[in-house]
Amino acid sequence: MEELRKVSLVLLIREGEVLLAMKKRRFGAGRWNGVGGKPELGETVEQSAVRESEEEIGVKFGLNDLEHVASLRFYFPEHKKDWNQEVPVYLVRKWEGEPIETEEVRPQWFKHADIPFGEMWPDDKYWLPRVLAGEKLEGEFYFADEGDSFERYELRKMA
Ligand code: 6U4
Repeated sequence: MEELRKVSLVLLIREGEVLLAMKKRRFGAGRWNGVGGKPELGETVEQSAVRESEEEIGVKFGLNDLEHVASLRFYFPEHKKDWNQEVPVYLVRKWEGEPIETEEVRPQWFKHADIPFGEMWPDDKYWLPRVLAGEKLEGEFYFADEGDSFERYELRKMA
């Protein structure tokens, strides 16, 4: 299978809650999601997780604070295949600074029972509760269109 570009996804967590951010523009706009994004030239995906978290919500932490809990591969139909990506998901339990709103996102804490799955990527309800419950997962989601639904998915424990 072809190499996919890696794009980081970071979820800050605290007792019984997860920090989601409403994406205000570009890819995924209008959806609640973690923070993160594409590595810049010469950067690892872990470094992108740290940098994007500071740029998007103003919090600082180190590479050692990233807990790799999932590797998800997202595939789109042929005409959107430049959206194909591999997303390593990281939990972060310790950081400096209070999450702030920026031009890109508006962050908000959600209790696990109140996570707004209807306003998130459709794959999230399959893997996010399991990751928050302590599982480590990997899998693939095959989207039917521009990401509003998917045709099939596979999810398994991380090797
Ligand atoms: P920049 O870097 O700002 O130019 P932008 O298009 O804003 O790019 P990008 O691609 O950097 O966004 O980040 C996309 C974010 O969405 C990453 O954190 C990964 C995450 N993501 C992508 N597909 C997802 C999906 N199906 N489910 C999910 N997160 C996804 O929960």
